[in-house]
Amino acid sequence: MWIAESELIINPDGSIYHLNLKPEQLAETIITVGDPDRVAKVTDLFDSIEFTVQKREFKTTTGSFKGKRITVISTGIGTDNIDIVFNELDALVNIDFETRTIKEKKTSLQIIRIGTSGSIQASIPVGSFLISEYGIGFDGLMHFYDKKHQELEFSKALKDHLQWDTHMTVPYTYKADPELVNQLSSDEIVNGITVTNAGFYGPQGRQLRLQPTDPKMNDKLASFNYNGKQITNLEMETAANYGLAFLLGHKTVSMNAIIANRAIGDFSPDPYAVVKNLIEYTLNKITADSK
Ligand code: R1P
Repeated sequence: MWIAESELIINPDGSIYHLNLKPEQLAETIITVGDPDRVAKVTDLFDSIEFTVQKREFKTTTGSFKGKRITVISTGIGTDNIDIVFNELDALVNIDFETRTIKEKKTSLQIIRIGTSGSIQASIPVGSFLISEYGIGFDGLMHFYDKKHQELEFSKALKDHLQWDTHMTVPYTYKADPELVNQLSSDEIVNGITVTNAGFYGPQGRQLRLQPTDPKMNDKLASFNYNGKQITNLEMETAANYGLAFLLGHKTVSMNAIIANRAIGDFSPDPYAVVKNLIEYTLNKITADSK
């Protein structure tokens, strides 16, 4: 099927619309970060850099760490940006830009998020590293793609537990790639379940001047227990990464630097150090097999 120019937008230099990347510029292992300034925090540790390009909040550097070619890309904040990033990353490898057709042979990318997050369990202190085994989306993005979400029973149990009115969101749940979870887990890291929401304040239960619709949301999330599984943290991208990666055939996992503990009202005295440590941890883990 030929994809029209309005649907797959290719810039005059042959790069894809928002990311400004050409197919040959992308490595098959990709690290996503939220903050464009965090890209250099990762690539400063690289042995060599091929190029850097930036358009809007999407800053990309491809280079190599311990001999492994890696692309680092900033997504900005939120699942609306994840929709753009994952669809365009997939197009770069799985659509032929010359013929505007889907390639027969698909490439599966490895996409690892390194982000910040707030814990909702008092037992997970600031400074912890957390790997998300599941992402639960409260944002609604994946409802535009697929009605047959993974882990339907889990979503349904959570919806019942929250006892929200029908105008509130319907959660969707997807899993991380189990091999990546295995590769990146260790005694230094907590395995958790992450809720992704559509905002930072009300949608994550923060009250400044406006009261959230359900002021007990975080307590309810923290007390939810499904076959021994507990929700551990809140952020704004993971569930969309998992949903889109699953549908597009890519492998993904989300690594969280816990910089806030919402249960006890704590914030890290040095969030940048926590993120730096998680970057080093992740780079070493993803290259451990290529040593
Ligand atoms: C909110 O401050 C942002 O921080 C978290 C949230 O998911 C959201 O994007 O992640 P990043 O630090 O990766 O941006």
